[in-house]
Amino acid sequence: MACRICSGRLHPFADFGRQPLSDAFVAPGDPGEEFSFHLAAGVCENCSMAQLLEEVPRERMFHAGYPYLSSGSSVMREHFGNLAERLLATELAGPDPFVVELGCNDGAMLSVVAGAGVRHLGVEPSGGVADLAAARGVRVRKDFFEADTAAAVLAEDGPADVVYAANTLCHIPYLDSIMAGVDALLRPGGVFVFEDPYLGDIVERASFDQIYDEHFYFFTATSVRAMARRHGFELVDVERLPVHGGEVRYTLARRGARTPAPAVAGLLAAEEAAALCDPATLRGFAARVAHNRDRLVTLLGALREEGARVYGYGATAKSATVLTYCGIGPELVSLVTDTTPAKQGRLTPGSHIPVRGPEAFADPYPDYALLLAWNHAEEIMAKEAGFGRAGGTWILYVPEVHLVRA
Ligand code: DWN
Ligand code: SAH
Ligand code: ZN
Repeated sequence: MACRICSGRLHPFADFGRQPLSDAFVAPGDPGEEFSFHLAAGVCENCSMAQLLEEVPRERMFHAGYPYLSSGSSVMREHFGNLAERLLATELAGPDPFVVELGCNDGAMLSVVAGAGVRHLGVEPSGGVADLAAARGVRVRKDFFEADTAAAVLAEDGPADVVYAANTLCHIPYLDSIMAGVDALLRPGGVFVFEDPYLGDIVERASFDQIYDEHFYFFTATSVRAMARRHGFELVDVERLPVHGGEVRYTLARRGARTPAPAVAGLLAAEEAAALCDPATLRGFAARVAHNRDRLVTLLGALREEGARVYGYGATAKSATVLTYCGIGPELVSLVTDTTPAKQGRLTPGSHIPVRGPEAFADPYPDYALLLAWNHAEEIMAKEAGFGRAGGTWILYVPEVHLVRA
């Protein structure tokens, strides 16, 4: 097995067996056979990049029916609004600025830029969510971003001051083409800013459900710096973010164009001290994950024996890994509630648990709720205070299996 970035040797560290596509919700009665693939991760001994061992063809994941909506969380709407305001006040403050977002989804970030009247373009291959962005006044190109797309955008719109991507770069195995595209598209002094789940947080919290088909890379400052340098870029800033269970926002600029912020050296040193990219560290993480799986399966089995009713909360992409790896089906978790229209009325991929709208949660409340959207715990627990008042108990499995009585 060879690294997708540098062809170096990969050391496997986690194996979740065969898995369905995380966002391929099944129509009830659909006789079609579900696509599956082998979900396992490894780390490169040369460039330190953690990555999946098998790549799912992109058209299978990102298409007109892609269900995820970025604006489904008020915390995320605020997060992207704040980032847009910050970019407008800094990188986009010059004359006639231009920003390109990769994977703009339903326009959570770019709708704010559009509202400010600033030139922008979202590049989004998933047609349904791209249409939602367009309906909010966002200029969208329905396409996968790669080197050819960048050339076409440059010819039409000229160079960009900022290229931005949230929870998208880690979805793209072909980073060489992306970096060539960014290099072609960015103005000499421009920046490439992207934010993705941070391997340091995944290891610390044993949040193994961040590993699924769409998440191909698990970035660190160490691996991002090495990747950037291959393409003439330098890592000039890093910022830790609390969203989605812990992320890092990376800023790349062309080598020599900007002085790296002190935070870069700080995070690199912390990663080295923790031996974060060391296969032994990552295998230790996998051992903790297996232990947590056993605890979760035991707990849900005991609750079934008691006759307790357990629902899942949030039909997340992440939950495909949890449900499949733990062998959790409708006999343990009888339904999952979710606000996303395209998921409701369907079954969870692989595990085939019915997905219902949020109104099903209180009708009547279950005894226990498995918080599959644990990364939105604060927002959801505040919204569902009635569940606690009704005597309900939350089940969390990050960083370890525990109960929260609201
Ligand atoms: O990286 C990715 C992230 C950004 O989004 C994509 N590959 C796919 C997706 O991953 P996810 O599905 O694990 O993301 P979330 O944000 O954890 O999904 C939350 C789910 O929970 C959504 O389906 C919406 C739902 N939800 C809900 O039913 N009630 C969310 C909130 C906040 C709520 O109150
Ligand atoms: N940025 C949003 C959406 C993340 S989901 C957020 O943070 O909430 C990942 C998105 O990346 C999907 O909308 C998917 O269609 C898009 N995507 C996948 N491959 C892409 C590519 N090559 N270029 C641009 N977008 C891509
Ligand atoms: Zn490598």
